[in-house]
Amino acid sequence: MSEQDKNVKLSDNERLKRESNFLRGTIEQDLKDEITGGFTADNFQLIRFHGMYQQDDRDIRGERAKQKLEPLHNVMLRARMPGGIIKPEQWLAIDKFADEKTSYGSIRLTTRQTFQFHGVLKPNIKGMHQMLNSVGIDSIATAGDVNRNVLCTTNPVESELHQEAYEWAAKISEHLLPKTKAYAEIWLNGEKAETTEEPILGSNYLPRKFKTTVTIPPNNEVDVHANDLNFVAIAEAGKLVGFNVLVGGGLAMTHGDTATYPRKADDFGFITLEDTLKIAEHVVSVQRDWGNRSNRKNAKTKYTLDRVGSDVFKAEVEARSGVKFAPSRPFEFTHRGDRIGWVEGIDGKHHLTLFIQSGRILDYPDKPLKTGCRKIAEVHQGDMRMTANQNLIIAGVPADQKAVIEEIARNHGLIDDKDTEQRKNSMACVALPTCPLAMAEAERYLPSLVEKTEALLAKHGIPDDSIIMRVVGCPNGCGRAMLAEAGLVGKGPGKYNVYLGGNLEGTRIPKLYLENVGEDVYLDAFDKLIGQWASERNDGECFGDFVIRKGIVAEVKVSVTDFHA
Ligand code: SRM
Ligand code: SF4
Repeated sequence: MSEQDKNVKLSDNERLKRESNFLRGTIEQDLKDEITGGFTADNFQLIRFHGMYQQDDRDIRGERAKQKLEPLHNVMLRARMPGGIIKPEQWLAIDKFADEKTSYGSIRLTTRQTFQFHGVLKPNIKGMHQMLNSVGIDSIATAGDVNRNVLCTTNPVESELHQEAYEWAAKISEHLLPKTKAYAEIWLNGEKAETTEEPILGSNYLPRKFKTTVTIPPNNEVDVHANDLNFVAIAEAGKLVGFNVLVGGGLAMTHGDTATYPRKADDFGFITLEDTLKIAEHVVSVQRDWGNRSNRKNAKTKYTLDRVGSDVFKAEVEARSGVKFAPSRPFEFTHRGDRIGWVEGIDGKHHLTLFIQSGRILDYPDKPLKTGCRKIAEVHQGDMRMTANQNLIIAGVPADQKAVIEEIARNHGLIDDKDTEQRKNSMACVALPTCPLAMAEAERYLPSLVEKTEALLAKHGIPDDSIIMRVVGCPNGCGRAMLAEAGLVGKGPGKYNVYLGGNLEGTRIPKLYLENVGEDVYLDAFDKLIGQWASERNDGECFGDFVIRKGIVAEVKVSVTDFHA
């Protein structure tokens, strides 16, 4: 059944993983090489398994080439933070490092509840890992063909349930981590220890990246349908009793390749808590053995399910784990946005969600966000939580600390009463200048797109309404545009494909509406559509539901047949 068994030509990534001596490669030698700022040959890929990507600033690439200089190589680091929880003392350490040792000086919150540093030069890489280790953070397996950072619904309103769900996220993350000691050896000067096997991931690791969540309905902040494996919390009388398991979501595609598509996850059924790790392990092991290792564009779990059949995949997970899925328990998602502002948890503690546009924490001239976060971390005694919408929660604030925290947040632009619902419901991926795969702007373009959309909503008399709008610089879809009500997907400089028809709950994939168009064309289209929506919608009907009901785009029910039809 496995692709290897079929005598097909494996992708080169399979060779490099096999030859890497359990992810060590020759990274240590490369680190000593002062001639280039980059990593060579296989090491370029292998550092990803240690949570880093080699990048360069694309804004200055051309200029450096003219001067016959190599691109200014640096790395982006992505930390492993299951459930996005970070302690104030950890925050202070990463804040300092971002200031002193990164070229951009920012902390970038991601769509998967962690942070990235951009622009770390080679001489600072080892020190960075040692600094992170000293405060209990690592970056193992946040990239590469492994199980990535495990997400968990962030807002601790239902505190008890959240704590249990978070503990499962942390346990799943640990259970599925690579067992190789390569990370400690290379970055932390750990003792050399021979690795002889990777019992869960296999010596060739997974065919492709793998993404897992633990989710507490009705909040679908983590966007389960973007993930390979989801544990949807089922509670009775406020106590977690088990999970419904959803398998095979994923959003990436390649322009012009109809064999690639975004796909929702399938509901395999209910399991009790004691079976959680067994199921996690065996969904991974089936994908490890059955995933496509010759074509990386068709390697993710979503394609394995469509190739072998969801029932066949599920039966194999049952056979390997010895666990039979029970019928799914009822659950419902109602929303995905973060509740910006204060909420009180059932334990009487207060939680403040700060809206951070595109997750970029930096001191802007009019909004010193980074200083504000640092000042909060200096006085805060609870923890801080990074949300899957790139926002930050100051969690566990006692009533008598609320005023102090709020004052710092307001004074540093972290609370801005002028932020509209449209702004809070818009998201962008990083894209230019750091992402090597970006075809168009995303994060840098978002503020102006939001302003123009706000103007259209106001023009049609609905300034307080909003559309879940997401912009991504390429069809990999890191800002989850393929679950937006209106998603812009970069095609070339200033050009986007426009997809419409996602819903508020995040349970519908949008469909192509305009192809390869510039701002004048899609703003004109939005003007007409928002006008129609304002005057012809049913009570409470969101934009995505409206465009489907009106037949403006067809509904994507089954991706493999409907998405490109
Ligand atoms: Fe992503 C690659 C940024 C979430 C699908 N993603 C990249 C890289 C590393 C580019 C590269 O390979 O060199 C981007 C780095 C940009 C930069 O300069 O920082 C990048 N992805 C991001 C982040 C930072 C976007 C953000 O604005 O927050 C998110 C980091 C998540 C994390 O902390 O782990 C991020 N990426 C996602 C998501 C959304 C999600 O998981 O919820 C997706 C779509 C869901 C999915 O996987 O289907 C996503 N990223 C991709 C893909 C396409 C994978 C595929 O299935 O084909 C790539 C390219 C690849 O892997 O070949 C990619
Ligand atoms: Fe880069 Fe594309 Fe991901 Fe945006 S969607 S961060 S452009 S890979």
